[in-house]
Amino acid sequence: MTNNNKIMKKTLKMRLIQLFVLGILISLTSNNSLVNASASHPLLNGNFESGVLSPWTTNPTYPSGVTSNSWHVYEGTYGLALYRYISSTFYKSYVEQSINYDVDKVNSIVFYMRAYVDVKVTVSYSDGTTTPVTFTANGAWGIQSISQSQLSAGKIITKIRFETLSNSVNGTAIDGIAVNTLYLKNGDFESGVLSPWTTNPTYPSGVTSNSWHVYEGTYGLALYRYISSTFYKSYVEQSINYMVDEVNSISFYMRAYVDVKVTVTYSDGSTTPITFTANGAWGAQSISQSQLSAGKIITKIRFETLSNSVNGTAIDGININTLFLMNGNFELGSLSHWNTNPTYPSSITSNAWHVYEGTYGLALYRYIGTTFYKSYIEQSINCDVDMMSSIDFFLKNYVEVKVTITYIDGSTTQINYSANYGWQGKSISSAQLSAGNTIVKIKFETTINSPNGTAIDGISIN
Ligand SMILES: [Ca+2]
Ligand SMILES: [Ca+2]
Ligand SMILES: [Ca+2]
Repeated sequence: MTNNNKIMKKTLKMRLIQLFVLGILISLTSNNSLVNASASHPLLNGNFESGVLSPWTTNPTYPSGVTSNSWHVYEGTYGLALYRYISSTFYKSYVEQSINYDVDKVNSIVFYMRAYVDVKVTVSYSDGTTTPVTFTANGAWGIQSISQSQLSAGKIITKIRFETLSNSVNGTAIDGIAVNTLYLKNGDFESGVLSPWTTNPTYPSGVTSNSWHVYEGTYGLALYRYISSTFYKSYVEQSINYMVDEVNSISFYMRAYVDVKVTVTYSDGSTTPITFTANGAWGAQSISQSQLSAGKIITKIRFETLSNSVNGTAIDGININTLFLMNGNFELGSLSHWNTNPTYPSSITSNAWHVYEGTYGLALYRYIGTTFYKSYIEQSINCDVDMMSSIDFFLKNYVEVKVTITYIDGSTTQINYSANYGWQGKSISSAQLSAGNTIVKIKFETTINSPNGTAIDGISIN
């Protein structure tokens, strides 16, 4: 083992220990404060488009309300009335929600406000401390923002609260609350829009369902702008935040008629540019950790076509594969960190049949017509068998499910779970795994098509 490898292993072990401790802190906080135990999730219903307040909670005496009254709506159909109106008085009120974000991964908290009294936003952390920020009454819609630098570095956000600070003679409305994180988002383009990627304003790239551009799912990226017979070169880029030491690889699918440059930018301003040669047909591409700058922090990733051309270039399925299990409870609300079958992709859903804990679960199939097609999800990790005790998950399967654990030496352990018709907790103990080996990938798959679904939730390595 080289010195670098030893350092990396040591860093990983420390990181895993940190994550373990964070997990304990989060669970202790949840128990001690008697909040809903399932409330460790990303911000939900921040745009109020569900038409109801849940999962926000409010002042029981003077409850805030969700309304379609247009005075309160900045975007969409619904907005928040952050007051309770009773006989000519707009009584002060609040809404709050339990969430779970690592401050180091939060870029900003943004929202729209139309306020006739000052509004206080309070961000609470897992150690019980808070960051209160007061926004002055503005009387008209405006975007408001709390940046990462205003928050407490290294802490975990567990709650966010909005409140009007006094009674008044006019209303206060809030809409479009969002926590912008620095994990790679929309790398599969399945949102159907480009955001949060930004692009060349003159020759913008576009997200399209035109199948020439789609490798997996419904949408792919056209990394060019077509204007009267020319495919103009273009780019997309996104701000992210990953330690190189936690990244296993950056992978994507490419169908390119011109060379594509991927540029990884670090927090010190330095970059790693890598050019992928035009291939003319879909192929998997990858940047490994060893090609990146050890010890640095990645702050941006950019994809660009290097010249104009007479044919298109498509990109799909961009993923940053990390070295420990991420999004095992699917509460990011997307398949982020997991890869799936491009032809029959699994999906994340809030449909309750698929959810064992929290708000989201995994549909381990693709439903087309009346068939539940077999599918899989997999994630690259880096975990010493000697450092763990078990892999745990919840399973509700109408067909056999196969779990495949792949080790660094290429060997595998396979475990099959025969069909069962309700949620069951499953556990793979380290004794069932290859002692002394290192796990590099974990895969869950349904083995046959079927007339009913299969759901997984709460995957964790303990
Ligand atoms: Ca809205
Ligand atoms: Ca896609
Ligand atoms: Ca879940």
